[in-house]
Order: sequence, then structure tokens, then C-alpha cells
Amino acid sequence: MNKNRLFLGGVIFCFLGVAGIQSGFTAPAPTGYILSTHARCMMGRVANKQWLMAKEDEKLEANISTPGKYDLYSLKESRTGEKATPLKRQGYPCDSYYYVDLKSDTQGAYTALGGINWNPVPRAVKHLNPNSAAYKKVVADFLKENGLVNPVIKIENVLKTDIQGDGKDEVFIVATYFAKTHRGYNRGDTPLYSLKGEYSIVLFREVIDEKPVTRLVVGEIHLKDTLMPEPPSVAPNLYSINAILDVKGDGVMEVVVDDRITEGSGAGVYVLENNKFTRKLYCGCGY
Ligand SMILES: [Ca+2]
Repeated sequence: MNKNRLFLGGVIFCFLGVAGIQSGFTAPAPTGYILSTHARCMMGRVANKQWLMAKEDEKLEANISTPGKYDLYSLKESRTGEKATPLKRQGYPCDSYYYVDLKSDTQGAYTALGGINWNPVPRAVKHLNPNSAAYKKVVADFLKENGLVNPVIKIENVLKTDIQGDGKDEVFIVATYFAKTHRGYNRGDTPLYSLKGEYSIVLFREVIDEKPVTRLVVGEIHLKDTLMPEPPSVAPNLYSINAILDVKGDGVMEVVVDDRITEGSGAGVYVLENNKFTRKLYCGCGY
């Protein structure tokens, strides 16, 4: 008698399980999705080892139709297992972007990874002294090579890690300079226009055949004054590194760069390939 009851119970349980899947109650948790809390949008994911932008992902809405959990990373800290809402489409003027709401939305700029089963920080990222004369010279040399005469050097971050895991360290340098006299900028806002000599760049420094090489990840260098009344069309971008993470799950770390512009923000994943950086995923709004 007891055996029969247990058996019947098993059948009913299995039947309910199948019915649940068919009606969508057990939709999968989001897997490998990469979200920016800075830009409040979904960047995309890796599908079949290829980068797939969220707005080109036909399965996006189906994959994120239920609440999910995300692990959050920034240069300052990480938080694991934070709950998020199902996917939402952003309203006008950002209709082509999607988002999920997280508790940390108001607590800082993070790169949020959904449903990953690998360690996205395989090697530590170390902060080096941004006032180091050696890195100031790297930035000055790069700006001079790209047309600036006597540039003002203002470094925000110098970050060291080994992105490929080959035992050799690389360095990222974030440098941004805008004159304090800007309308808007001196109130802490993004500048409305740019003046000759201003810049915001993310550089990468690596050693190839025992020689250091500097590469541009992303950035803008302003070689002439671009003044009112054209803003916001001429408003400059400000770049910063959000996180250095293995977002693909292949053991190589990518760099997530935030951008800010007057009334807008974005975030992208930049990958070193064939000696140059390419933006593989991006989302943003307000341009
Ligand atoms: Ca390396």
C-alpha cells in the first residue's frame, strides 16, 4: 500500500513538472548576460563562443522572462547573487535598449553578470599610483604622438593585471582632462563642449618582445576648440574603466569601459585582438 502511494506520488510530481515546463513557469535563469548598471542597459552575452549584442539577440526576452540573479563587479567591490526583475524594454528615447532592475542600481556602477558558472576574476587587478612619473610620461608621449602640444596630464587610474594568464602583466591607464572653466563641468557635470588640449582616453600598456607598447582602448583627444552653440552634438565623451573581467568564460579578461556624455551614458566590452582593441558589446542611451 505504501509503495503504491509513493509510486503514484512520483507520477503526479513528474506530470506537474512537465506541465510546468510547457507553460513556462520554469524558464531558465539568464545565462551569461552582461549588464551595465552605469548605463542601465543590457549589453549582451556570448552565444556559441560569439559576442551577441542584446539588441541582436532574438532569444533575449524569452531568456530573461523570469527574475534572475546577477553577480556584480566593479573596480571597488563585488556582490554575488543579487536578485533582479525580469527584462524590461526601456521607454523613449531608448526603445532599443533593455534592462532589469537591481537593488544596487542606486549604489554604484557595476558590471552585472547573470548565471555564470566560471570565475570572472581569474587574476587580481591591482591599483598602481596614478601620480607615477613613469605613467605620466606614457600618457604624455601618447598625447604628443597624437597631436597635442604640451598636454596637461591628469591620470585617474592605473590598473595592473595579467589579462591572458600568460604570466606577463599588462597595465591599463585612464586619463581625462577637461579645463575647470567649462560651463557645466565645474559643477561636476559632463562638459558641453571641448577645448583644444582636452582628452579622455583609456590606454593599454603591454610588453612585446621585451619592448613596452602603448595601445588605445578607446578615447577622444581634442585638437581644436569645439564651442557652442552646437552642443549636445559636439559634447565630448568621458571614459572610465568599470571592471576588468573574464566575461566570456575563456580565461582571458576583457575590459568594461563606461562612457558619459551630456545627458547620456553607455558601457561597452572591449577585447584585445590582433594587437588592437575592438568593442564587442555595447549599450547606452541619451545621445
Ligand atoms: Ca598577460
